[in-house]
Amino acid sequence: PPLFLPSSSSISRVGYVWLGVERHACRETGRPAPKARPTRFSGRAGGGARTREPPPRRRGRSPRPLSPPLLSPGGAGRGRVCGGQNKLVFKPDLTLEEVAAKNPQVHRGRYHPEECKALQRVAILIPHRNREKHLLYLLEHLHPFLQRQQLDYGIYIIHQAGSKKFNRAKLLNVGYLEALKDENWDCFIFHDVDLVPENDLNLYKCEEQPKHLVVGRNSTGYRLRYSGYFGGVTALSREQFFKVNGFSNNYWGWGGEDDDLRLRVELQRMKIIRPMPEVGKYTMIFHTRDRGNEVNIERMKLLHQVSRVWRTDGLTSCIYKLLSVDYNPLYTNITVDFWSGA
Ligand SMILES: [Mn+2]
Repeated sequence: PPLFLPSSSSISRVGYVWLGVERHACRETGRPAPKARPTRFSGRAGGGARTREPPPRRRGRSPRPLSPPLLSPGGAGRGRVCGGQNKLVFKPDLTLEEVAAKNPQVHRGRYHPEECKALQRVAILIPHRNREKHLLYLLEHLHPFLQRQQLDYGIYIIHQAGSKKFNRAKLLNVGYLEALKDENWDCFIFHDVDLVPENDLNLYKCEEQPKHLVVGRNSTGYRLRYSGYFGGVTALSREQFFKVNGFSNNYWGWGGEDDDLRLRVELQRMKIIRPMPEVGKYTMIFHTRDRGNEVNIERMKLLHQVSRVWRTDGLTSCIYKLLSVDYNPLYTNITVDFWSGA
């Protein structure tokens, strides 16, 4: 069972670990802390030392006041202050143009904060096929969410051409390999198209261990599906993902590929960490099973082979034909074909 560490983000050696709430969600300024001047004595014998710190210098635009009302009821999600829980609204007649107009600072799916330097460059990878409406809602919510977290980020949609069986994991491998041609991203968020984060404190950045961000979703009463669940939305650093040789390329159809990745992570003796339950909340946009994404009945067999095959099945064996890379205002679209050979 997961270990509950309410106020610590340190990583335990045992089992799954919950991250504490990081209270400086919006303060990742990356600015050097003001240098403390050498200690001066006040002159009084035995009076002890007094440290005088220079007033913080303000250069350019000053950062937002650093005590945002964290977890304030109903206050989050509005404006640019990073808050807590958001109330999500899905407008039926929303258009991509509207979303683009609301995000004038996003170009080619990329954004970086002006007021500070982010600590990591984060690529969001979203496998996609025939889910235009889900994608629209996700983009609508994700862009402002990531900007409130003051992240330097880029969104990539990886689209599988054709109508043969869907391969989420292989699409994510492609996303990793192709995104690295653009930029040496530090961190990758592997993101389902139909999951929308509800809480601003669920930070889309990487930690010292692989992170699973979906503790609960509305459709499961916000409970973890099972203790080893590692699907939906995960965050692995460039090195962590490289170390496990990425995902397996052999999961066609629905299911199993996320458990496979968990096994790879565990084989490398890494520990999966999660945000606290009230932070790791998602709304799943309802859908029925897609055609071309039928349940993969091979998945149990594949899962038994992970320790034998992970070295030869993964990033090192990911063969695909790149059909196009399109730069849209809100995302980069990568279309790949898995069937016509590379
Ligand atoms: Mn789904």
